[in-house]
Amino acid sequence: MTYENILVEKRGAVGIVTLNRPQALNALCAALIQDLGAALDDMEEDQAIRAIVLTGSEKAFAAGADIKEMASKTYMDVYLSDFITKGWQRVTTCRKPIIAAVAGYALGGGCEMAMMCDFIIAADTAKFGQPEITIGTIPGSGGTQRLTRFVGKSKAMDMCLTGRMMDAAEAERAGLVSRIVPAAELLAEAIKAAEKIASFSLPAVMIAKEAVNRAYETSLAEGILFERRVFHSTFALEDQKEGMAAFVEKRKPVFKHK
Ligand code: CO8
Repeated sequence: MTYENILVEKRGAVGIVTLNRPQALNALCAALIQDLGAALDDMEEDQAIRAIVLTGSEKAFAAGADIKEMASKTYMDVYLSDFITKGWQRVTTCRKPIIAAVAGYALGGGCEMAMMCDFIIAADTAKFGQPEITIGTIPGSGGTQRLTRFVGKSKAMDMCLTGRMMDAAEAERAGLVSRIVPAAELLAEAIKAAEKIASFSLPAVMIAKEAVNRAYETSLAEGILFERRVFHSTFALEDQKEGMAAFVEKRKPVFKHK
């Protein structure tokens, strides 16, 4: 399949999606979101793909939703179309692991999209921000909610009310990103992490992802119960039998992803 606003590559078990609207710093226009959704649909269906990396350019992961596209929309336009929920949610409904590899600007919807991924690896050049307040609006795709869960109220308020940017070091200290790597190594490091994940049992990985995400949706007691139930369910996997047998037999496991 060919896409206008993204580049897609499959490297072994890793799918790589690169946001590619350099003329607009990867601003997330509707056509790009549609391309991204189609690429994720394809990767979810492709049995050979077991982890996904979502990245942008050296200068920008994405500088936000496309302001030029949004500027003239009316309340009825955005309300009746439920702007922009549908396409954007495709990232959060992806059941396979998805890593955001962020260099340069991740602003507004760009920061929100990175936060929709399972974790963020940042280049030392990364800059995160929710500058919507500077253009008379507020974050619309999780910036007031996910960011607050990541970094706490004080910093989330600071980001959303002043519109200032956080550099990679501050983002790591605050818990927004999992690790920082030199910009030149960003994609290689993200692919290495994805390959590591892809080497494990796919169903176990998917179950782990589901369980961690549950922590954001429920009480601790309910989350612990969910974890125990799905932990028990891993004992039905061929891969759990293989993984534990391999440990006991002091050899490397060969996962069948079943
Ligand atoms: N939308 C559309 N075009 C953009 C965007 C954007 N978000 N960001 C940059 N561009 C375009 C510029 O207009 C410019 O195009 P042109 O050459 O045709 O004028 C080109 O990209 C290069 O940008 P700059 O010349 O501005 O580059 P600089 O290096 O000088 O500045 C900045 C880089 C600081 C990143 C600057 O471009 C900027 O401030 N961008 C806007 C950042 C912003 O406000 N983002 C938030 C947007 S609102 C949002 O994301 C709401 C999210 C809601 C999500 C749910 C619904 C969508």
